[in-house]
Amino acid sequence: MSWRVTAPGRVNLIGEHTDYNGLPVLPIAIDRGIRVDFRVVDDPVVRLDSPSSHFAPFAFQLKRPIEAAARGDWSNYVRAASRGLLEHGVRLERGIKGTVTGDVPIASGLSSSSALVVASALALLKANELTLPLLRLAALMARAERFVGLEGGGMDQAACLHGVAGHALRIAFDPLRVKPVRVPEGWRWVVASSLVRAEKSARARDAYNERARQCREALEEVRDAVGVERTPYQASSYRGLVSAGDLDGLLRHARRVLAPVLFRRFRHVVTEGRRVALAEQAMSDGDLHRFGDLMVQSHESLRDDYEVSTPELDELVTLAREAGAAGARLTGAGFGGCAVALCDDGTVARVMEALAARFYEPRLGGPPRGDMMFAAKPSGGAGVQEM
Ligand code: NG1
Repeated sequence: MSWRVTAPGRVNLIGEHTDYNGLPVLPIAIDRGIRVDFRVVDDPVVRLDSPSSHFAPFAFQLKRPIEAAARGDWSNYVRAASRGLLEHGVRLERGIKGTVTGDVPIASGLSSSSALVVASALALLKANELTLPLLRLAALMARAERFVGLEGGGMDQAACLHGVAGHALRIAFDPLRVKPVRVPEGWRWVVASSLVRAEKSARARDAYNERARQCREALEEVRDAVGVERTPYQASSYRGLVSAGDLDGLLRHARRVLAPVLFRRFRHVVTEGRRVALAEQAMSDGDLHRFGDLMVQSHESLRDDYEVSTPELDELVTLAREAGAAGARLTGAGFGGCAVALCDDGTVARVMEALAARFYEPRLGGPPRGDMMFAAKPSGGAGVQEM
């Protein structure tokens, strides 16, 4: 018997670099992703290949300890999923043999890596006739993916597993919760690659982890300086700080105690947390322009305070807005990857034409490939079907 797992990528609409700080995010699962076609084998072995020459075939035993392959090796995502299941006490007595394909661009901030992690876990569970509750699996795979070296939050694995057609997902953490939020009729999401890979196994990984560390340091310093009990804020977590409401007062306070770079990281995180709440409301109200404005503010904060944008991402955002998008921002971790622009039925073609003519044509000497620029549909989550 053969099986097919499909696991979608995701586009984060707003709430960037907030997940690992315990603040909500608002992504969509998209109609592109990773597919693993496999059959079950009686030995506890994983054997996968890919039609792409960039991804060499590999095999490993489903026995602890599962060692990492070289940095950047794609098998590490499958190893991460296997290791996460085994460490959770899941008995994997049978293995899989199969082929991985995908139509989500890799290293683009669209979460191809988590789609592969989730797809691998679902294949291994199916092979062993096991299931886990979705939230538990999402949390487990978020932890598991850290094996690859990124101190990531849990957005991507949760979005991949919980996607709902026509909906964005408000994902909150500690504990993980997912609430679908209906995307209003006629809102269209244009995804555009900056043509710069955001390779999380290389330099971007160190820059990402550095920011995670800076956020922890900033929170500790604010907490130490004010003393949790003497403040109007619940200073023990970013969530407590943001929910207290008085962001201006908090930022004045933080500016006094933090070094400039830590203050900028801190300001991004708390203002982005606030923007996610406002954006969810704007989406529920069907207010395209308010949502778009929040995306622009998010981008400016990621560019100036969090320092994860690039000239190419800034240019995509500017061009999309000039062509009539309600808002645009980088999506995912940044350092390259993609931008997402919010359009409506009346502007989507114009925005795509403008990006093709003004961004891609000069760089590629022709139109972008279909995986470089596309309109992404909010789609359903990962699943396994018999073939
Ligand atoms: P991408 O851009 O897909 O690598 C990363 C993290 C997310 C989140 C975003 C920034 C992983 C697997 N992904 O996503 O958790 O922190 O950056 O918002 O760690």
